[in-house]
Amino acid sequence: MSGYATPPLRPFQITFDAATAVVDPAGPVLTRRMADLEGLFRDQRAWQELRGSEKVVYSVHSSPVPETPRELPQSITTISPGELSGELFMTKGHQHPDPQGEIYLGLTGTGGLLLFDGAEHAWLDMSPGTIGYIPPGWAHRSVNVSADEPYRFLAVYPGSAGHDYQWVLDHGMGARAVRLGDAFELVPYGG
Ligand code: S6P
Ligand code: ZN
Repeated sequence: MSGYATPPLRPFQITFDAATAVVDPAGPVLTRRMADLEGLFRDQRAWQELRGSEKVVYSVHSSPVPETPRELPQSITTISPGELSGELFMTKGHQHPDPQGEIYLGLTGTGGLLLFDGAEHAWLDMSPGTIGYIPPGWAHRSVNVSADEPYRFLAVYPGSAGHDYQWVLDHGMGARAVRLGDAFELVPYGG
């Protein structure tokens, strides 16, 4: 299996390997490189220079549970360590057009969950065993805060939620995570 399964689904077991992000049975796999992250990094000139890079910024391995109403899809995201002009590697970030809650479970490495409701931002530190709760109406982006290790987490979300990426381009995420020595800091989105 390598796409979404067709409902009605029978009960089934899904295994995943936290060390490799391989999901079995496998659903769709997405790979995001610099070219897929247009308009998101603060330093657009540096982004232009690297937009042809083959380096994978993050990948998303989904199970075959489809993104349809009443189903509960899951996926494992792996963000490479890295930064662009100090801004840490991150996911695009999105808002769910049909606002519903979502949970993330940290699997390997260290990261953060940046949330923004259009007015206020919040940051949750994520590491193996941490559950990050995303309330309805909060846009969310994940960040790898480690300089040398991938950050990997499991996401579980309602199949009817949908994904709005334009919302982040229009509204931002309230803050950006940038390298500060061996650590990082959150700076204002436009700063
Ligand atoms: C889906 C969930 C995650 C993200 C994934 C990639 O609702 O939040 O599976 O899709 O982490 O992030 P993005 O912002 O590119 O979808
Ligand atoms: Zn989501």
